[in-house]
Amino acid sequence: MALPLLPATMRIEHRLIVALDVTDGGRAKSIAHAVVDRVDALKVSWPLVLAVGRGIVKDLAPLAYVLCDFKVADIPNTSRLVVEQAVAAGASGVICHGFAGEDSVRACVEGAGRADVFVVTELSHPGGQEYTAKFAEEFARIAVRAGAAGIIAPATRPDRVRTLRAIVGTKRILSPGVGAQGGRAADAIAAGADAVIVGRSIIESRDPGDAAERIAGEIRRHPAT
Ligand code: O7M
Repeated sequence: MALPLLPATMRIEHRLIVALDVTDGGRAKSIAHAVVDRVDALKVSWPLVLAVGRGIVKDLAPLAYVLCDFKVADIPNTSRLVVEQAVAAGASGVICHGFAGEDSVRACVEGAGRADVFVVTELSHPGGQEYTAKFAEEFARIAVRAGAAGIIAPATRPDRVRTLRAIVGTKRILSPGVGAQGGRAADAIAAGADAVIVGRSIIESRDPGDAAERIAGEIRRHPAT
């Protein structure tokens, strides 16, 4: 069956991406419908895909830009194959790790074709400072050299977003770590993030649409400096 025409590049309007970290396909779809007018993308990751299958990507794709967070980090050939399959499933964007090296990131970009690739630099949790933080600037340079659409940088450490922005220029920066992990959306945006990625503060809310609107409202009230 032909796939719907997918958005080729992420359009940033709300500066908010929801992480659909649930394992029930019906719940994922109902949250997606509730938030779709307030977010720029739906992030889908392993818990959901392993629970319900890759068909969920195709189901969500007609609604919005689907960003497959598979954190690809393998040898180039395997990485390319994974990214190709994500795009074939309906992803408009795929996330890979920078630590696998420039050849692997390049293979992801090649495998993605017209879809976007985003490269993880420094992970947002405390353990992200043990290793990833030490090389985050290099991972950001790899993202630029490999022609990625952008990077992932921690909203829990806005100073790091600022540093990484200086490296990636006009590439996209998507920042997770808002709410449950302690970061603030407005701080990440002020530091240079294009959009924040939010999971639990939205998906565990009794009213995900309202929760997304509150975060989008916070971002609107504190425009980027
Ligand atoms: O808002 P949360 O903490 O419930 O969820 C955050 C989401 O962002 C969740 O899906 C994580 O897997 C993801 N994430 C991080 O939290 N930290 C990172 O450093 C990187 C990501 C991510 O999205 O990487 C692409």
